[in-house]
Amino acid sequence: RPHILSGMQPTSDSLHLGNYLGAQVNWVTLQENYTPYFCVVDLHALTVNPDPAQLRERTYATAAQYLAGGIDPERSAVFVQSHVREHAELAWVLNCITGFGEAGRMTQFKDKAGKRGQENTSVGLFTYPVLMAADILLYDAQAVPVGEDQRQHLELTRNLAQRFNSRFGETFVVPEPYIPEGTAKVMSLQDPTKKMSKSDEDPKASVSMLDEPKVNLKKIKSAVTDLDNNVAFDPENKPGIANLLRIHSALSGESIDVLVERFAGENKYGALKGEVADVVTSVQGPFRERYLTYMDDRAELDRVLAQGAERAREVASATLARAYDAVGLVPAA
Ligand code: AQP
Repeated sequence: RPHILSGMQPTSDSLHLGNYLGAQVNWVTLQENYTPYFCVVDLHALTVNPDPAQLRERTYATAAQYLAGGIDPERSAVFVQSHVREHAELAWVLNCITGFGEAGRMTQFKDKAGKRGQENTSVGLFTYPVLMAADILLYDAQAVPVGEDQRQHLELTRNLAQRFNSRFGETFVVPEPYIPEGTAKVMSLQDPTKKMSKSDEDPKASVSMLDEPKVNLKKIKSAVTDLDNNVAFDPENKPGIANLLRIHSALSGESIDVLVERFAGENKYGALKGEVADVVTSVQGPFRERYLTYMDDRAELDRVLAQGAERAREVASATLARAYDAVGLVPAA
């Protein structure tokens, strides 16, 4: 079975709908035919200087939400990135074949560094995509299920793998992105030209998977749309409505055409929003319950993570040994 790898940062208490639809739903489907490695990328989260106690708690919370969303720890290795040391070690080797300019061209880095200013931007943030390349290459992953926002990082991973292979001999599998149509980019409710993101400071911009029904309804009702008040699927001119239609369709399974027909006519924005809120709530309810069950049994969560890390290490240590050998590092006697 081919391998896949993906991960999310423990940078908030709850995953948002973009994480769920852009990535997690595909993870669950891919479990059927692939050998999956799903990690909570805590080392990546260090790039935003989190509070230590909060990072610890969010790492558990993120793992519990993987399981709540339908990841089966018997079929998938669910683990914490820092439990497998090979991630940081391979990242160093890859750092040494990454161009400074190449890393500087990453748009996510430019956006984040632009917002923070040079003084508050760490070298860790700069090399973040190289650590991500290490995450992927360690597992010989053929496919990487991510949202559209990760496409450029994945392209860097492919370039690094190809460069390494041609310089030092075949070592890494060159991975392909696996980016779903439709929900590859769930947009912010408050600015539908921007992606929904954990780091958004406006709490009304993101739908959290752990939101209570009342909060959820309020957020979706206040989603920014347009003045036209006719429901149509037009991402260019009506990005807010297009986002709501995509969310509804992805969760309910109804096609966008059917939805547009149902909400045809004047003044149906309120009705559409009400239905989107219902559909979202019906997914959040069972998700939250399963999440709470896992969070109440830390010993079980620790067991799952230990088992996942053990399975991950088996593949990761072999790949790292291959890479160390290829570049000429002498093995420890
Ligand atoms: N809006 C989105 N639509 C579709 N997929 C998305 N992903 C993230 N946002 C969307 C996918 O979720 C996975 C985990 O990504 P992450 O942990 O980096 O989450 P984030 O929300 O992007 O986190 P941040 O901290 O808020 O990051 P930035 O600074 O990028 O906004 C990935 O597969 C991602 O594609």
